[in-house]
Amino acid sequence: MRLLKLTLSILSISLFIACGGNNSTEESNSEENKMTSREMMQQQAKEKENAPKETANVESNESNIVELTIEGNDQMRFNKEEMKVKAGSTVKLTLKHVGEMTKQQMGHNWVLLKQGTDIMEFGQKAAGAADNDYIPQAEANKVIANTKTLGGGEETTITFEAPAKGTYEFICSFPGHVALMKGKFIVE
Ligand SMILES: [Cu+2]
Repeated sequence: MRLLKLTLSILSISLFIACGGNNSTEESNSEENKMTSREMMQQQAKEKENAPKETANVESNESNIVELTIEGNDQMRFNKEEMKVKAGSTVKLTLKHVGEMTKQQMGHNWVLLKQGTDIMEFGQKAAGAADNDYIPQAEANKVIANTKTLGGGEETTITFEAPAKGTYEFICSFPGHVALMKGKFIVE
């Protein structure tokens, strides 16, 4: 009987420890998930598209990471009109809002669009999608990659696979910004 009691109490202690351990791991995981769930969804979508290529290049992708930074300011401008990457690269892009105005006054995002997308039309439709970082649901299939929308002083980083060789356009899809905030994204 005593032995059984002892065994039971040891069991319950170890169960307690095990549960405590699991809980804290889960919490920190869900924090991470929250922060990057959007980016992860995008990446997963991309991975689906490029599935065969991706599987073949899993190892070499690690060494093909190219880091790019682009800034948006309070004058409604990006500091780059052109960005170049090599085909097959994994692009780690950081958008910095170097101004001071709020996200509501002068929000900026960075949106890379598929070839053939009318950027002015996309910009118009985006104006109604404030609740989705100015990415209209109906046009989401035209987006290769996008950041969230930032206010002054903020920055964000996204990671995506460079699309096939060619010239693409990037924009800020905040209402009224596309006319000034746009550029070429060249994959060579
Ligand atoms: Cu903008």
